[in-house]
Amino acid sequence: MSKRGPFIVIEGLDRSGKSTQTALLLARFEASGIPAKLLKFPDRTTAIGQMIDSYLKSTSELDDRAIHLLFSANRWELVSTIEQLLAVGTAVICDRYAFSGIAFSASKGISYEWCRAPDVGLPAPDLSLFLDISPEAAKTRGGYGEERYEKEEMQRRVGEVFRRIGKEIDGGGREDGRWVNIDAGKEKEVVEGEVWALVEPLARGVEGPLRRLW
Ligand code: T5A
Ligand code: NA
Repeated sequence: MSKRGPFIVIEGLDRSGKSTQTALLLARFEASGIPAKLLKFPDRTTAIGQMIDSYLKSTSELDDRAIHLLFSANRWELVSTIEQLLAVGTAVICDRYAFSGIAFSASKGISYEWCRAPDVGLPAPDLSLFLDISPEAAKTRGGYGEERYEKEEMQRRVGEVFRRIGKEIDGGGREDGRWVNIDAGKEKEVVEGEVWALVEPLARGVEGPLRRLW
């Protein structure tokens, strides 16, 4: 049986370097001659994505649960695309995924279980890499502080929820992929090397069916 493409998610705090690292990872795949596609959540190009974009830029207000469901719906509208790509052997790299959804909404005081529910059944990543950086270090990087959630106290709470998710994924002994923390305070090239070392074993495809969250 031929292998399917690997499903790789890069998560992290704001300004931890997710977009930088997902772009570098895509370039690695291309240089290795392996088909790969980069997706980003929120995908601000869809109708739902445009509502999310205006919320994040604070040009519109929405109930905390309503925006949470829109972020989830924005993932569900891409599920068939993800499944089709993986089925033909293309690697899918995601810049944020369901874990961001839980981390940000739970940080506003909504229960963890409620936050997780709408994402149940989404494709589960084969590997999730969490770019960890202190809010202090993130603050020194370009563009920080322009959007709604980019405040130090919020980022600290978000980090705590991400660590809880990581422990559940790694500690549960379940088959829902691997979660690895990476120190994203290091230089870009160093982080890139660590990311590739973890991704390379899966890069040319994985055996077995795509798993589901959670
Ligand atoms: N959200 C998201 C939810 O609430 N629910 C959800 O379900 C989802 C999916 C938007 C917001 O939406 C929330 C979370 C967010 O608050 P976004 O569009 O991903 O999410 O946010 P962005 O603003 O695009 O991305 P970030 O701010 O998180 O930045 P990145 O992608 O982590 O960082 P990046 O690569 O753009 O780098 C930032 C700066 O740092 C430099 C870069 O050159 C750049 O200037 N840099 C480094 N500098 C030094 N050393 C390094 N190693 C560096 N790496 C990058
Ligand atoms: Na980004």
